[in-house]
Amino acid sequence: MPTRTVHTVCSHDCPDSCGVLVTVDELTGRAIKIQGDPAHPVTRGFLCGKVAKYLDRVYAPDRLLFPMRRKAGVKKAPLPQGREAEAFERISWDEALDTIAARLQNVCDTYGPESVLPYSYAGTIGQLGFGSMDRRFFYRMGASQLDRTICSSAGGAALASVYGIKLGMDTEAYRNARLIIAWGANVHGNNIHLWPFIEEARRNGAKLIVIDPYRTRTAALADWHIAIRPGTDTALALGMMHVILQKKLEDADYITRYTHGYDALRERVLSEEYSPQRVAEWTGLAAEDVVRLAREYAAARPAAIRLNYGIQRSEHGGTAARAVCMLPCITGAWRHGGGVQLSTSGAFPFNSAALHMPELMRASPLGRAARMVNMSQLGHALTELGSDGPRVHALFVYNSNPAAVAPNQNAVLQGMAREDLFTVVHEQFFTDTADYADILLPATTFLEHTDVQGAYGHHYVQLSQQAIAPLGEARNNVEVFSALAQRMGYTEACFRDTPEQLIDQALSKPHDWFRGITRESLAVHGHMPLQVQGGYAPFSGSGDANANFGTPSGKAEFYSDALAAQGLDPLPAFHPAHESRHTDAALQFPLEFLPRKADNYMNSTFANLPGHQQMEPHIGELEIHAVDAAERRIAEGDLVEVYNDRGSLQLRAHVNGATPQGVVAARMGWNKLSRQGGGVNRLTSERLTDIGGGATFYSTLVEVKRIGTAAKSST
Ligand SMILES: Nc1nc2c(c(=O)[nH]1)N[C@H]1C(S)=C(S)[C@@H](COP(=O)(O)OP(=O)(O)OC[C@H]3O[C@@H](n4cnc5c(=O)[nH]c(N)nc54)[C@H](O)[C@@H]3O)O[C@H]1N2
Ligand SMILES: Nc1nc2c(c(=O)[nH]1)N[C@H]1C(S)=C(S)[C@@H](COP(=O)(O)OP(=O)(O)OC[C@H]3O[C@@H](n4cnc5c(=O)[nH]c(N)nc54)[C@H](O)[C@@H]3O)O[C@H]1N2
Ligand code: SF4
Ligand SMILES: [Mo]
Repeated sequence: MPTRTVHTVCSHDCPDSCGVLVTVDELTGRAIKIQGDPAHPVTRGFLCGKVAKYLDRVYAPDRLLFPMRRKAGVKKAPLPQGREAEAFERISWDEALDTIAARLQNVCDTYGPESVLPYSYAGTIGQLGFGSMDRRFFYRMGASQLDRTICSSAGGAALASVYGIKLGMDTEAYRNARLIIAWGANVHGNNIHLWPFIEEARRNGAKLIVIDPYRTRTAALADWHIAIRPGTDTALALGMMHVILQKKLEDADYITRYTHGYDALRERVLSEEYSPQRVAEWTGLAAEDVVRLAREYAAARPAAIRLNYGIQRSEHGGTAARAVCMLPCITGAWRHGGGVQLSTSGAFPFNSAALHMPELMRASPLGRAARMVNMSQLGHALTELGSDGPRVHALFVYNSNPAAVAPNQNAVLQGMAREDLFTVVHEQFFTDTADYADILLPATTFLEHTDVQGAYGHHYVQLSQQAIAPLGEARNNVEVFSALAQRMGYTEACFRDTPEQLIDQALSKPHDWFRGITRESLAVHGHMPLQVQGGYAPFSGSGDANANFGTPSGKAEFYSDALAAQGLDPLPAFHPAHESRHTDAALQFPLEFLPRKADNYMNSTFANLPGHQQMEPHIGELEIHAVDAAERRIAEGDLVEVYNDRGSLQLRAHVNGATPQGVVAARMGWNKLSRQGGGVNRLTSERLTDIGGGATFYSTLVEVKRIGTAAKSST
């Protein structure tokens, strides 16, 4: 059987961005094998369990394969899985595009273009698929701009406030560390390709510490699991600084040369407020453990922190990420080859201005920058906007499943159910969001289109080549928005750019780090390393590495004038979240809720595939501590209601010791596959983070009650 092998890149929203090889049967054009590219230095030839089964997704019988229109009648959702198509009728692409163009034009003419809201996130993180032709299209229209805050904006703003740029330790350097702290980072579940480097370091004597309220697979495998209370990391980080400075374990030379605002920080952290005893009260740790952690961290060389996005999904998550990011500047860990990695995405100088072309907003009927709508407040945008700006009359969703992933789900669904809202969804499957579509468009998977991709967990640029023809009539994001632009009469040449031209534009920034990296060279090599300044130790202080600080002071900033100018505290300080055990809100809803990602899904992606469901048996469970369960007369397997004043859901109690007392957890999937259609985000709020306007999924209080026993309700 003649075959060919094509280099692609996993485009899921994962730090690893694996190099992927797809084997295609030349005769049938069908992909017959998917494997990791052994030549990739970080992802090294293996794929996670989710994507090892990717051909099940590509060739799933429930893939959307042609455009559809909702049949007349009321919007009813959720639609029963497997029978969604009954609510729709097949139409041609021409009819779909003509209908969408006419409806959007009508909305623009009647209510103004800002009443159109695009909604997208990271269904694909390829440069073209994530944001290129789509941005041009909505800018040219004058549609509302979407502030893409749902994942990482608090942490991103935090990192930028300290270092001025989203750079971090190199993934490969973790193999040399003597101490690794995975801080709010579920490495084993969400960032598996870092794990072999951690293992290598441990074989050489390194210690792994995990700071996470939940006993993840990563925590279970650690030398020390610190089950901190949710939302109290700032107290711990500042408490560590307190101990380090008191015991004179800091690197005074690094601090003098490369940091700004040390005296002010010192004064704050040495106050009684951050003594080990006080920190212990907030975090739930023992005071001696705070001291021990600080001493071990300061003594280890190199000490490496893998900070992931877990801690910044809390109300004061921006400050927490700031405080943790400052630690390696106190100990000078950067110059020993250590440091912190939150994201490496800032190392990729893709020319997003060329891809997005925000100047097109000036050519729109608005003639100015359109208003911003925060995606973490979609419920508000769909149900409340109108008093403080044009009401949203058209919603265009792609690369995302907001009906499942956006906070305050009841408000989101109420908004999506509006009969006067025209909704377009471009999707691979009948997701919870697709159920609300007026027009549904079929999307390609990463095997079916070409793209170029960076990473947020390593430093390699990769070309993702199209391996197979699109299934059915599926089209990629670039094609859809290019075709729609023609229909809308947007005559600018940029709307006819091909994927190849867009890739060239993405790589066009004359930036040193892309030296020698072109579409042609990527086609030969598949992946190429960035030429990052100072090797891969961006803040080590050696050579010209100091130039990497992108802050106004040109140093790492403990004290941020930029935050002060926004009326925020220029120094980190601990404050408990509104929804936490430390406030009055806990009188009514005493349990802290972690609405978590599933280890074997990707946010809500894969939730509908039987093979993935088998790997994820804990979906539909409420993990609860034995004491909390006993207080509520809840036994293993009982049916429970989890509720607060935003909503409720029904889950099976699982008393498994994964959460500390006072904390309960459940996992995200598709709403329609849950009992009574309830996803975890029914309980989360639209409150935003202190910095960066991010979502606060992990600052949620709930109460739980038993509504059925294991025996009676087990069906
Ligand atoms: N298998 C799998 N992999 C994924 C994803 C997925 O859904 N499934 N999602 C992808 C996406 S979109 C992203 S952004 C990345 C994110 O990857 P991570 O940053 O690892 O994200 P989370 O799983 O949200 O949070 C990490 C850990 O933080 C813990 N945590 C929650 N609150 C706190 C707190 O207050 N303090 C501390 N110290 N820890 C806390 C959680 O219990 C969790 O185990 O993963 C990506 N990879
Ligand atoms: N409770 C709770 N809520 C959360 C989180 C949490 O940890 N807990 N995590 C948050 C985070 S970190 C994130 S990043 C968000 C993620 O939220 P989303 O970005 O909405 O992620 P997914 O659920 O993976 O949905 C992505 C959708 O894009 C589609 N898609 C994939 N590729 C393409 C393409 O090329 N074109 C088009 N048109 N569609 C495509 C997929 O089929 C999939 O349905 O969820 C957030 N919500
Ligand atoms: S989801 Fe992450 S770990 Fe899995 S194949 Fe994709 S990039 Fe690799
Ligand atoms: Mo994310």
